[in-house]
Amino acid sequence: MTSDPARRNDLGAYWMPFTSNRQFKQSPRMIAAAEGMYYTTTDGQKVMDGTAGLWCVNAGHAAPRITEAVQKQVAELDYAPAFQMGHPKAFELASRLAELAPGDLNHVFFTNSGSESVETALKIALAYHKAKGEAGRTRLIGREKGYHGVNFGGIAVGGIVNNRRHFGSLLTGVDHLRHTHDPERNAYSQGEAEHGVELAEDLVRLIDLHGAETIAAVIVEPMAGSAGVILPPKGYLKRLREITREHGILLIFDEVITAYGRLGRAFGADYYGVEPDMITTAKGLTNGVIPMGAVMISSEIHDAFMTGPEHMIELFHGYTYSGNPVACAAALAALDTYREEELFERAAGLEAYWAEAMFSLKGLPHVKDIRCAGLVGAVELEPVAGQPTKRAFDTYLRAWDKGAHLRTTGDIIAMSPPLIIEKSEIDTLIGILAESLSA
Ligand code: PXG
Repeated sequence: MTSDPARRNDLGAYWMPFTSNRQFKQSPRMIAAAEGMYYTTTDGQKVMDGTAGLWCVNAGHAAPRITEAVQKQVAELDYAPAFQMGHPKAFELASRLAELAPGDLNHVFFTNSGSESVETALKIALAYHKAKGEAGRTRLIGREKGYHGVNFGGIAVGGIVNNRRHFGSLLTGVDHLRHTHDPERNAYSQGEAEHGVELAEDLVRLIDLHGAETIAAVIVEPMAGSAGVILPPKGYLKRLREITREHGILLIFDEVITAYGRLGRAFGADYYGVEPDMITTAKGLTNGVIPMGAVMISSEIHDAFMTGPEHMIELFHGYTYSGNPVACAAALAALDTYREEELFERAAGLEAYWAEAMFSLKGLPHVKDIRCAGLVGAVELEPVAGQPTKRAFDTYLRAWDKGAHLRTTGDIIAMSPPLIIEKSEIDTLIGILAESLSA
């Protein structure tokens, strides 16, 4: 029997997620190990991780504190029931997250993924209004091009057509704000885009159309990651906050990508200076090591549930693995690592260097826009006529062969390196991308 898993295994058995399965299996890219900024493939190649896995390995791979904490925890308390039962690390983690979260987001609900964090926040929004005597507020507002995971609530409020079109009628009572992607006016922007604050007034249009008293919540990514790094226009998030507050509508920031230092601050809410009523997170919470998500919830929302007889369950929602002890240990160690290695500050310190490196790609063949925020960057390419996505995917494959892992979405190349990246590694990564674009 060969020791090469690519040969030993029947590749057909595994139906891979969000993957062109047949193409992949003809020429698999298999990872055997990872440390710091690098993967090692099954054939021994070193590949730089330009995307922190799927935007989650913020402290780099195999961060020693996290590895140790997981090993220790699994031997000590592997599992504890999550309903009507607790263990100290779940309470400790919730307190730490409440401290980290902006404003009065003082309560935390644990999930196992970003998709589950989104479902949790949407359900809490509906149940909150009901608890407050406004049961008519059932409508949920998302945004075109939004990505909120793959469960039914998330794809209903989400705005990426391929994630919606195959799955029936989704949730009813959902509407969408217009997206803010405007490369004509906003090309080569950093942090926020210059034009488009008026798009926040689209919420006023939906309020006029449906009636504020029917709307429970608005959910947006402060910076839309999956759709290809779409930056909020200057003043846009602040205006959404004003309108939602004025009309008693909850504002949810989906920070599955932007939380835990990706933008050089703990949360995108801090980076953009706008406080929502709930924040959904996952990914960087455990550095990607153990699946876990967390929803940060305001005291106002939480306290509305804490009425009625004390023996009653206040929220009929939760998961077998909510606050799993091994996940909590990984998350606590990830938060320790972020703090002790000052990784959020590190990301903030690298933001200008990163943007300069990204903008050096301006003028290369087919590049039509470059966008950056924190340690996120995207290059938007002119599609090959009649073959959308091909140009970006071919560029990705060339970069992989040269030793860098990137992400593509449509004809956009996205990068989000671990926050431990060195300046010299930024040069290498951007150099590989430049060669791959020029080829
Ligand atoms: N919300 C947002 C904003 C996300 O970015 C999810 C929810 C769902 O998280 P889970 O853990 O259920 O996958 C996400 C996930 C990419 C990419 O390269 C982005 C995500 C996942 C995988 C790939 O664009 N975002």
